[in-house]
Amino acid sequence: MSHPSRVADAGEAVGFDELGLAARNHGMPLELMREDVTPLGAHYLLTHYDIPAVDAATWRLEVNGLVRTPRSLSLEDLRARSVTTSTVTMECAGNGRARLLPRPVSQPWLHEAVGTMSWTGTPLRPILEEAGLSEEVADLVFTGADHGVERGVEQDYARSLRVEEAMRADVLLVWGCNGVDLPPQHGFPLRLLVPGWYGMASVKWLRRIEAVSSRFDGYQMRAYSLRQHIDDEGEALTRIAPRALVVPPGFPDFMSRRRVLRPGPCLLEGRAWSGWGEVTTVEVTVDGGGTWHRAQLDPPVDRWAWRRFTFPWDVTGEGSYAVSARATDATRRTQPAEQPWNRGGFANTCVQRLDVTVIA
Ligand SMILES: Nc1nc2c(c(=O)[nH]1)N[C@H]1C(S)=C(S)[C@@H](COP(=O)(O)O)O[C@H]1N2
Ligand SMILES: [Mo]
Repeated sequence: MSHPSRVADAGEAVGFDELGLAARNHGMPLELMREDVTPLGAHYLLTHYDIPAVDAATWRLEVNGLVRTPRSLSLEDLRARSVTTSTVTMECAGNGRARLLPRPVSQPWLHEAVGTMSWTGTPLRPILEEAGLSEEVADLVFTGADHGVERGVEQDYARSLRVEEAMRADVLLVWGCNGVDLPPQHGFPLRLLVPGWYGMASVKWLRRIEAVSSRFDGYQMRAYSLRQHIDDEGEALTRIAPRALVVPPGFPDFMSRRRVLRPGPCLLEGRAWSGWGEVTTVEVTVDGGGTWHRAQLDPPVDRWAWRRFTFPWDVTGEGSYAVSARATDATRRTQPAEQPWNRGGFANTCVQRLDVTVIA
């Protein structure tokens, strides 16, 4: 029996179930966007169930289903293959969920479910080619070693990619991040990495890749869909919509995290990313959207990594300011001024607003 996802009642505060999720799945402190690469341990985390216990010595990656030569690969086998490192920005599809009204009850992210690491592994494509996908293969199903129950459905975490997507040259099987072995919480010993897609596609603790002839319709495929009503068909989430976030300027108030700043020159900086195309423009406002200014964009760090932007703000007078940034990408996708509500609270890229008080 499956229980529907819940939307909070009017005025209902974040509850202990959401607090429990938030305490396990931490976000990235936004001030660390000053770094190109998020320091190890500061990248956000999203784990639906428990971090599974895996013995690297006996662990195998099974590649099976509709393939000519099923494979069973050890970590050593994988590490002996061609090695690639790329810097990739990952974001949870639920980033921004906590601000939606009414609030979908789930991991209550504000804006911090993002991070950029330097991932090391081997391309997936040659492994699939060696296994030999049969003609009728439609999807590849990636299954993790973690197990749980979600809204009444007991399951292993599993997600699929269509063959064309799985065959992209930049899709990797990774065993390292930021120069070390994957820590347990990021998928030790191996995870899938699908650059440009929301995080749910990058299956952690990967243990099986199965080639199937029909469209895989597993729980996590249906869950990560945009729908207004519980029984809508829904549009599957794939790539990351553009977003810009500002490194909060000045210093914070402990509880409200409202920013406090003194008059004088202030270099606003932040990061912008999109899974659809390169970020081409970032605009910044300090007066709540009254006037938008073109920010300066640094060269991209890597094809799928966020771009730094800066805007020199001359803070002249005391008072209240509202700082925001918005990104536009090469496909002309940009960020909405209003919250795009959906039942799962996904892809809310409504512009961030930082309230700043300038004091003498
Ligand atoms: N096996 C497995 N893979 C998973 C998940 C999970 O719960 N189990 N969570 C997914 C989601 S929703 C996100 S956003 C990313 C988060 O990756 P991270 O925790 O390494 O940041 O992992 C994805 N891969
Ligand atoms: Mo996620």
